[in-house]
Amino acid sequence: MLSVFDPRQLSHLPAREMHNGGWSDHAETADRARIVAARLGGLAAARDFGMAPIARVHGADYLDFLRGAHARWREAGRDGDAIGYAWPVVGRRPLVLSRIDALLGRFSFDAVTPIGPGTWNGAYWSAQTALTALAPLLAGDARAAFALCRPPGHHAGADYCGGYCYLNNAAIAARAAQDAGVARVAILDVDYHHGNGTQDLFLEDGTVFFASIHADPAADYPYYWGHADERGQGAGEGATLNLPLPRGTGIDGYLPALDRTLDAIAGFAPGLLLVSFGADTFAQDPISHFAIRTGDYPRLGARIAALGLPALVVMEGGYAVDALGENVAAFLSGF
Ligand code: OKP
Ligand code: ZN
Repeated sequence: MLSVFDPRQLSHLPAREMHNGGWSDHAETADRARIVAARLGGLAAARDFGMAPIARVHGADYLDFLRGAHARWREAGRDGDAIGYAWPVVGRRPLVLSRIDALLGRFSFDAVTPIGPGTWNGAYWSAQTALTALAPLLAGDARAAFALCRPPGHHAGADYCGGYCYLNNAAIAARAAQDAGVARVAILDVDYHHGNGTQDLFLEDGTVFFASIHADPAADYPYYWGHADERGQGAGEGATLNLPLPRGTGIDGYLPALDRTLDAIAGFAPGLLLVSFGADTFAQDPISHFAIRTGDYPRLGARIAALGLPALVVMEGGYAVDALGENVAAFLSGF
């Protein structure tokens, strides 16, 4: 399978995240991508599609913030990564903000998503990796491709970062596909965590179907999205499908949910499938609580591939670094 990876993604080097009331070493390391790239081998580098496809998904004010946040942090006299600590509650009136601390609150939703000197470059090339892997599918030269994106994207919305995500790689690819003439796109999110950014971006859009299987947000991050009654709004009513599952879910509990999402996607009849793939459903993942085994991943990949749609697999999470190469290779082998 054509796979794309760009070493410029490695310039994003988050040091720490706020977790359980204190700082921990950041889970989303550059080694995650290195180990997958080494296991797969033969990856193509990203081409540069520029800012236009990114600006189709993210607002200009957010992109300005993301590009300049670390410099502003330094100007305020701080070292290390920029990170927020004060957030406007939902419904707070729009304000003209200039202090970096206020901007971090305005354009993020958590304290696990630091912005360092290399964050913009890494996120930019992560998005370009998705666009590069998409290109042969749009040209009809391939039926499946893999984008080794990092940092991941599915928690990032039009005007916010969060959940280790800055630019929503899958959403950027979905809009680029539509701009190239694919009218209807389905996004299947099989990361352990709900893809709240992707959901928000297409919540009122009936042309992009978003289906997600994830840990019940009553117990797990991102808490405020991903409940079963979130089904889309307005023109997007019914084009969002959330299947939260309890902690401890293994392959036997997972497959019926997967089949439900695949039936719904088949009924939507998209011209392209994007798969937001996280290997953090793995039993030994250090921050997650499902019980999928390495030997289960080929079955998951094969079931999804059996839809028969042109498919772009976009990397999201997966933090059991020692097993990550094997788990990604196992999932892709199913295709
Ligand atoms: C990003 B993706 C544990 C805290 C976990 C943040 C999870 C972000 C997951 N260090 N909270 O969906 O894999
Ligand atoms: Zn995840």
